[in-house]
Amino acid sequence: MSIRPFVAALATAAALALAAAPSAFAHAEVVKRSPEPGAAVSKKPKSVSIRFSQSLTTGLISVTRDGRQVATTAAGLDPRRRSVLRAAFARPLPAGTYVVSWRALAPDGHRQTGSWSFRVRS
Ligand SMILES: [Cu+2]
Repeated sequence: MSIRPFVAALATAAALALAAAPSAFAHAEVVKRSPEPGAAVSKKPKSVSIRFSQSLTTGLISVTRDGRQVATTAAGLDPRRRSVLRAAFARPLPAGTYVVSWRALAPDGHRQTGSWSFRVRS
């Protein structure tokens, strides 16, 4: 029995682990969404946001209600906290069901898109 294949396999495993580790750290994961997906909130939100595990390079966020775009006073990367995408509204959102759609580009080059919905109670 030769030990060579075993040593070669160990070296390969170590190389794979090293190659995988940096990208795992570099990936921007979704940490928190507000309001949360599926939530039915009674306090009418003045903004919606999604926070990632790291700063983004760029990002977009938009909100629709019954398929129609909801007007925002500001929408995009929070200038003070670049890990957050936020859409702010002139007035608190009236009752209804809302869909928040977002796109994010992380510094590692990964593009992600997603959406979630929540409800504002009457
Ligand atoms: Cu990534």
